[in-house]
Amino acid sequence: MRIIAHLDMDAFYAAVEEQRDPSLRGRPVIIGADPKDGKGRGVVATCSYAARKYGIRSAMPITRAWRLAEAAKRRGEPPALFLRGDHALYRQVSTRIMAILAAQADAFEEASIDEAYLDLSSLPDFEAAETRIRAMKALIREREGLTCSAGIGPNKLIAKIASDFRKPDGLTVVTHDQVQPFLDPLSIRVIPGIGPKTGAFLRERGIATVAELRLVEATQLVEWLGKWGQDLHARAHGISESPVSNEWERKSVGEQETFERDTLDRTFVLERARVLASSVFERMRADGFQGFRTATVTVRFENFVTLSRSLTAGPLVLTLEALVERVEQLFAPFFDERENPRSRRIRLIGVRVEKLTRASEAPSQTPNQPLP
Ligand code: TTP
Ligand code: MG
Repeated sequence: MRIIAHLDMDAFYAAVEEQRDPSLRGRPVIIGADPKDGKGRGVVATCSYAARKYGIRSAMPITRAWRLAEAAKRRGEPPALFLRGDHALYRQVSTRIMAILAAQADAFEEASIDEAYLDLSSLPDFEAAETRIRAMKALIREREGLTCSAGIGPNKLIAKIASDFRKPDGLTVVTHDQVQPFLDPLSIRVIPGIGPKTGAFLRERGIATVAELRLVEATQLVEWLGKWGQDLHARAHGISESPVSNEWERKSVGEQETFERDTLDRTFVLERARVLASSVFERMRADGFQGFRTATVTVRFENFVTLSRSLTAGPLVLTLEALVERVEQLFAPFFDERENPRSRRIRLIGVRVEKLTRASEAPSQTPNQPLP
């Protein structure tokens, strides 16, 4: 019997900013794009819990966050603070926290900048695991001044859902016999892999809770959702065999193309990028992989300067559609001042996927929402 824990830092970027500048504590802090008095572009990376009270959320357009903050101000609530963020700092803090966690587990898996899985199966029971996790939470608070939320369960799926159950500074333990009663009343959206689209699809069919999902036959789910329906059926029953491991396949699948003529024709370049993405995706599947976590694009300009940009998703990326979306997002800055201030023409582009996962492994990540 396994004992698995999942830890996720609370409002991570915002909490690091509050730690650096204590005068921010308890204030509505938003990390993300420059709101430019409501005319900004880009999105919210994260925000403090005080800002969440205004309805502000990760991945929301920064203009919307700005309007919500303005509305709060008009109601007489504290003004929000918009910060650009300091990734190098968040990365440093993350590295220190991961070191604390890794030292305390039989196996350790860094799932994103602010979350990790720990295998604690060598401990005698769930109670001992709870004591261990409490000690880790205390150590992180003591050393970094930060809180996190944790979940303990018989597998990664349950640990992940449990860590999100009580936030911030929560700890939820779900033993074997509690799995079903714990899951049943929850919304299907807590299941990693059920994003807004699948969620809406299932709700239209009268399936809103995990209990309702559990009653649907696997064959029905496969008919609706394809192969992933099988996986979903297992998850609705709280089953997940995926091991805690940092050993991602080193393999990556990538392709590139040099154009006949250097060009800055966005429509053309993005069309070629989509063709590359679909070929890469097909090869990845042909090699027996189900999905990936990291997408990378490369651009070589006419002067041979070559740049690569990557996006690592919290959730496993399982569809070509999602790959294309990421690829387009990654290429976009090369058509404007962000990555191409001199409007140089493009000579070559490349698309690559990394951190591949075999079909046999149940993906263990969060719902398919836009992520960092
Ligand atoms: P999360 O753990 O999803 O969010 P959080 O830690 O800010 O808040 P919570 O208390 O709900 O866990 O993500 C970790 C960090 O990743 C977050 O602080 C900022 C970054 N991030 C983005 O940049 N964009 C996103 O869309 C999301 C969801 C997170
Ligand atoms: Mg977090």
